[in-house]
Amino acid sequence: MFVPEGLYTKGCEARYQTKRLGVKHIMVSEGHPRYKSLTLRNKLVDGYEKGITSAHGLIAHGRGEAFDYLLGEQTSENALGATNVACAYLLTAHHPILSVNGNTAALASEEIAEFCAITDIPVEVNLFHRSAERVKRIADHLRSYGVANVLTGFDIIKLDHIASDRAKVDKQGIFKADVVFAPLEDGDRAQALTQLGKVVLTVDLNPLSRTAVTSTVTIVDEVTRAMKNLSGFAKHVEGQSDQDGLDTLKASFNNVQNLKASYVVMQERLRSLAL
Ligand code: PTJ
Repeated sequence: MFVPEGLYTKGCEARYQTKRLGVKHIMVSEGHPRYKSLTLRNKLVDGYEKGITSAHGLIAHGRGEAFDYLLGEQTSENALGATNVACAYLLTAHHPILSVNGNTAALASEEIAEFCAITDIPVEVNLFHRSAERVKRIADHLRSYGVANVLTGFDIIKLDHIASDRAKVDKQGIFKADVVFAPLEDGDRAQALTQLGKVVLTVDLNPLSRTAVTSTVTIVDEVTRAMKNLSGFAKHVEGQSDQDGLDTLKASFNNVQNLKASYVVMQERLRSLAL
């Protein structure tokens, strides 16, 4: 790998394997134009090495990155609006739950811990590539960041119409929940949960995905940015007992319009670059 001299003096550490499978450490400067993106990649590689993220999760991240380029790697006004609506659903739910997978845990444990501390909402580890060992590692990782209430599938039940192990849910968590926040979800489960009458909130950089299309609220944004914004809104309304205001926010939202608006954000960015 070519490393321009003097550039990588401080910032995040990036590791890469040499030809002989030794590991080299380099520093990526905070001033590097891809600094944020490289930091997220590092978190995923760390997650992979710790048995938190699956190898498939690394590929899924690449797809997300491609869409984030089209968004200009920033939260659109539209995505922020959808985030506030998702938060309104979570704050007014009887049994809300955050469903966390290997990618989300590796990328956003700190942000999840912050949001859970504000709202007291529990987390359930729910995986596409499920194994008892991975579930435990992810739960321990979340706890190490201060997430207090993590369900790991102690009391499991299988949901119908889901081919993958994502069907395995905790009776006290996703099964009982009326509102499920499930970032980086797969289409089958988003659809199945919606059919069970649950409100499904997702974060997906790809507004064309089946998850994006079948969820109740789709936040078309990068998951760490979205989690920070969720906490921001939760803090903003904390202590207010304005249930009506939150209900009005939910009622004003239409996910089809929301997705169309995110296509426009991407289209306009490409158009401006093409001028
Ligand atoms: O940890 P597991 O076993 O549960 O597996 C997790 C993955 C993500 C591998 C699994 O759920 C999967 O295969 O997901 P998909 O079907 O690839 O969908 C993931 C979606 O998330 C894609 O539409 C990506 O564009 C999007 N995405 C990827 N990275 C991010 C993202 N969206 C928001 N923020 C990201 N950082």
